[in-house]
Amino acid sequence: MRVYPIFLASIVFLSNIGLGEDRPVRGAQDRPNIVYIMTDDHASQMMSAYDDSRASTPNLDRIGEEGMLFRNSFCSNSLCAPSRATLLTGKYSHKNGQLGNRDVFDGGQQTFPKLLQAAGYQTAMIGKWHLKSDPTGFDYWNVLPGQGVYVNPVLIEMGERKTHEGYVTDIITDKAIDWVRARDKSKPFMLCYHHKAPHAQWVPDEKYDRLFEDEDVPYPENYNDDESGRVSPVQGATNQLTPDMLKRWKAFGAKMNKEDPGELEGQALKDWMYQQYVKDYKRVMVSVDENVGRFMEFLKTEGLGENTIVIYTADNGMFIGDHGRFDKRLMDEESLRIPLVVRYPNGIKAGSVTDAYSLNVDYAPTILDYAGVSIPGDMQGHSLRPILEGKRPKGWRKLIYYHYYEHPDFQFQDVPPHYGVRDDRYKLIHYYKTRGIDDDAWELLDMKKDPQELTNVYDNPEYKGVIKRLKKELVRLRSELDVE
Ligand SMILES: [Ca+2]
Repeated sequence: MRVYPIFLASIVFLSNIGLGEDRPVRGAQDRPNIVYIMTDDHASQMMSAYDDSRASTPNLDRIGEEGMLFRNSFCSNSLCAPSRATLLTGKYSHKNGQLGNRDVFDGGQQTFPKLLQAAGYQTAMIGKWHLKSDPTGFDYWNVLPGQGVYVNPVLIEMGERKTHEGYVTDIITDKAIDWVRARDKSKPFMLCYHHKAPHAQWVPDEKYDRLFEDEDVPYPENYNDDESGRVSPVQGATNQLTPDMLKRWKAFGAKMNKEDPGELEGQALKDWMYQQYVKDYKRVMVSVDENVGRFMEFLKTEGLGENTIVIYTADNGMFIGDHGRFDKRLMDEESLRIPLVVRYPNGIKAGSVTDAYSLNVDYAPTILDYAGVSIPGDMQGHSLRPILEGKRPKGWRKLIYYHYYEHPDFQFQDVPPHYGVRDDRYKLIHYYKTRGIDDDAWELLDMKKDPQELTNVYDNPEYKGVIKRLKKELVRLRSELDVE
């Protein structure tokens, strides 16, 4: 089931080459360059290619317009560090060991950059890393320490800390451009170009500090969901605009928007908090969009526009006032979905759109596939290459497995661990091991009847058959993925 014909052909071809053996190195012109662009916490509902009601991201959208847009792209654990570990390894959290943000990534394990290096690619990692251990598998790395900061950031360049004057999104882009410009032109390259934005605490570039000031950003449809239809672990998750974000805003006030809510309370206070949040989020995204546009222009002027695969995605989704929340972690659509667009004029038809389910475990195998490197059998994702080439492999996944682990004692966003499956209509979720035995709960969401995910129907007898089927799928997936 894991091996597709196109895939098999490349494996047979590559087995004749053999990793690590002496072999003629093909020229840079034969193999594509790869640029993997990732933002942090960029919700797909805040990318205008997916939803233009609140966001305008023309440069990000253009990557998809000139290539392929994935309508159903998901993360497997909606959190920063785990998502990055999954990108590198092509494995779910339980296999790469990065369950939460506090784990230290085991950089000794197999990663796709190491495999590319061994196959003659030059590799670089620039921007947000967030994995605690030093990057491995990169010829060059220059990364933010931890979350990094927006203004005058420190970057760690190959182990050396240096402070840079300016705005982080501009600086990361400058560094990415500098590296590509100075590359060894006899070899193909792979660059991870990772923005800090739009992660908290949102500090816009000074020139955009007042952008959107005189407008009210529209509210999402489920903004005033009181969550009475959901189970207690969801109701208890502390990622509500009020009071949770307000507390955070007070704690980090100096770094966030400087306005004061004064005497506002109730709905007015919540609306105020939402406007503060969404405007700062939009402001930092304007800088991302412009800088990605600048980088894409650079690729063209450098003659790299045609033979470079450019992937744009985010590490996880995000609540932008959806369900009255901020942050991510939950398996709700806003947190689970991530943007994914891929441009490669030499291999992807412009204007392509797919509904095929993609997951962040797929990125490593996809990149290896395009680079002509055989995909290790222990990678759990599947190459998206056939889909990008307009083919849907037989047996392509129709449901996804999700698992969020982080222990719920974090100061601001206390969300219980849970796992579940999602198909094209239903989502079955099990919340477990939380604040007490009362918090162990199952949820079934019927996204066709309830697209805003307001009501748990797990106890509705009409869904008995659906629950039975999905529980079976859950057992099958957990066994296939070797979860326990
Ligand atoms: Ca993130």
